[in-house]
Amino acid sequence: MSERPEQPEVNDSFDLAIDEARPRVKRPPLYRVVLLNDDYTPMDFVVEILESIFGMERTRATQVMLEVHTKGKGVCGVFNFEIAETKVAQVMGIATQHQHPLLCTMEES
Ligand code: TYC
Repeated sequence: MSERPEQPEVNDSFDLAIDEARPRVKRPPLYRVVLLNDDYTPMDFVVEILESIFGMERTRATQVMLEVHTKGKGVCGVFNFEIAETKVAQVMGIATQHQHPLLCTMEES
């Protein structure tokens, strides 16, 4: 075969060979916001958190709360770092105000 290897682009005005850099872009990581079970936080309180902070309908919020209650943890949503961090802080803030031991964390997804 007589095919020539690809040549670098040539800038005519200055006779410079220019190797164009590959764009180095990565999607920003996403984070799961996770609710953990405990024996003391009232179920209604958890449902209200899921409605008010994660925008869930009552039926979905109840499903997620029961998943946390039976399996030990459950995902409230997936967000970029800043939003996940804000949601975790909001949940922990409201839980602390009400003196409930509810725990909320984030993990890279
Ligand atoms: N296990 C709690 C109870 O029986 C309810 C609960 C659900 C607590 C979810 C925390 O993230 C949680 N009252």
